[in-house]
Order: sequence, then C-alpha cells, then structure tokens
Amino acid sequence: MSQTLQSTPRADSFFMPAEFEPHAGTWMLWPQRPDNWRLGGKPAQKAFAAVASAIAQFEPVTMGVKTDQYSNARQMLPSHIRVVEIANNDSWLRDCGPTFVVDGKGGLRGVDWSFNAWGGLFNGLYFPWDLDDAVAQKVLEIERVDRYKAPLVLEGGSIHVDGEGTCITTAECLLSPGRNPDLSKDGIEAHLKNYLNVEKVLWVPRGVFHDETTGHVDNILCYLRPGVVALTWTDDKSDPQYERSAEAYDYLTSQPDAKGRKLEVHKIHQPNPILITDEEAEGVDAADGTLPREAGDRMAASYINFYLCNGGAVIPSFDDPHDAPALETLQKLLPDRRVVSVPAREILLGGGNIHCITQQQPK
Ligand code: KQY
Repeated sequence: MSQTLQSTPRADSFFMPAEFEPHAGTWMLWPQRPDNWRLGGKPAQKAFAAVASAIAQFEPVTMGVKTDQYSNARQMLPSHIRVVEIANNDSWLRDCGPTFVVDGKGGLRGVDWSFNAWGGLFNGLYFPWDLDDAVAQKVLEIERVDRYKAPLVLEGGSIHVDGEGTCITTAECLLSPGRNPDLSKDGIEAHLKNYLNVEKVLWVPRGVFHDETTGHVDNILCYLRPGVVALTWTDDKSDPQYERSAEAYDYLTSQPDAKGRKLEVHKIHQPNPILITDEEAEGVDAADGTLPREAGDRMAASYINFYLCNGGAVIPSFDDPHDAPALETLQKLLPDRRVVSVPAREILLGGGNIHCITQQQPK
C-alpha cells in the first residue's frame, strides 16, 4: 500500500538521487491528443515507441496509456515493455509524474508536486490538467511507494540534481507568474531544499529560446556526473539562444556547488533552427485553450534533452549536421555508457523531447 506522509524527505533523510545513478526502471506516457500531436498522434506514437525500445535495451520501461489507446499501444510496443492504463491529459511523464527519493538504505518514496500544465490559467498550455495532476499518485500506488504531497507547483523538467546536495533550476521557469505567484524566491528555494533534500539551489537565469515550458532547465543543461554539466550552445551570436547560453555558462562557471566545486561545463552545439512546416501545422487540431501550432514557429530544439539510463544514454537526433558531433561528444563525455540516438522531430513538435517524456525510478 501507499500512504501519504505528513513530513518531508529532508526530515526523513530521503533525497532525490541523480539521474545518472542506477534505475529500477523508466516511466512514460503514450501520446494521443490531436490538438498537440499531429495526425492524431500517429507519428509521435512511433517516436515514443522507438524511445521506449531504446531505453528498454538498458532497463525496464512502463508505458502509461489511456483506455482508448491501450490496445494500439500494446500492439505497437514490444512485449517486454509493460503497458498500464493511466488516465492523463498529455504524455509528459517527466513533468506530471513523481520525483522519486531514496534514503540510501533501500528505501524509496515519491514526491507528488502540483501540476498546472506549465502555467495554469496564466500561461498554461492546455486546460484542464486534472488527469495529469493525478498521475504521480497513481504511479506511486502502482509501485506501493509512500508519497509526500509537496505544496508547490513544479514539473520534473524544471529541476536537475547531482545527488550530492545541489539542485539546478532556472529563474525564468520557477519564478514565472503562472506557477507559484504567492511564493518568493526564498520560499520556493525552501521547498526545493525540503522536498529534494539539497543544500544549494543554483538559479540559471533562463532556459532555451522559445521553450513553451517557460524555460525548463532540462532543455538547456544537464548533469553528466557530480560537478560536470553539459550545456546547449550556439556559436552564432545573432541567434537568440546565444545570449541565453552565454549567461548560463557565465553563471555556472562562477557559482560553487553544494560541495564547493567549480562546475566543469561542456558545450554541445544546438541543431540549426527547426521551424514547424505547413504540413506539420496543418496536422494539429485547433482547440480552444490549447497552445496553437503555427507554421514557421521555431521549436526549442536541443540535444541536452536526453535521458540517462542504466549503462546508456538516449539522445535526440533531428536530421541535422550537428547530430553526429553532438552524439560523438556525448559519447566521449559518457565513456561508461552506450550512447544511442533516436529521431526526435515528432517529439519536438509536441513541445519537448526525450527527457521530458521519461522519468526514472531509482533502484
Ligand atoms: O518540455 C517539457 N518538459 C514538456 C513540454 C510540454 C509541451 C506540451 N505541449
């Protein structure tokens, strides 16, 4: 059974381990909503199935799916991927799922944040989001894991931790008015410290240009190991991403982490600008209250939005000249992992990427 605890992970000596630590498995959700995914989600379903299969080479994968897509998902996914019915509004398990915490002695619990579709009625991406908001609790119940209900609107894609006391987030996202308008920066930081059990929060100013999440950290940078970070980059000073990445680089290289280390920051050049085509835009249903997809809009493409799994790393590719150098550099930076790439344009067209659709359950 799973019960809701009244304390905090910090009070109970539980903490969020880094993604690069061993996993028991990965959670995902199946895409289908036609006002976000073109052609009723069919191309995205193939891309999600490819991501799930790539991860399943390294660790068990569970796919949550709405009732009406159960049969289709079951047939499209190999039998070693577990498929369970979980109602949802869309397919971003990173953001609506739980953040698992451990005690280092075999104990596992989960933090259930409040989810409001990346900004609620202020600038959220769809309405309603009630089914998404219930996903974390359902995952924890399936796993019989006790739950902390955190008094904070937060998505998993807005935090990265090193498992050694440091959390990195962006001010653009966590201080945006659509999430926790009644909390000060100090108040938000106090919740991060209590629910992730970290000592230090690093506030990178902004995320990736035109990111519809209001600048999630998981699209601009990620931890490779303690003290070592990869950052999306462009050498083109006229690109709106240049200033964002440069300020992140300056910030990260000037702030010691919780252990007093100066971060080592590796630049990964972004793909050339990726714009939505006429055909892609035409395939998405218009719906009141959902962010429209317009032809010519630039998507927030970044190789950083990848997923670390047991002995592996699953990296997005975009059919772009920067794909091969990104893969090669990440393979060199992750020598103990097998780096594999999965074509991810169809995931990007939904507004995120491989990291956004996955959530690790630690061992
Ligand atoms: O990037 C993410 N973490 C999620 C993006 C959600 C986009 C919804 N259209």
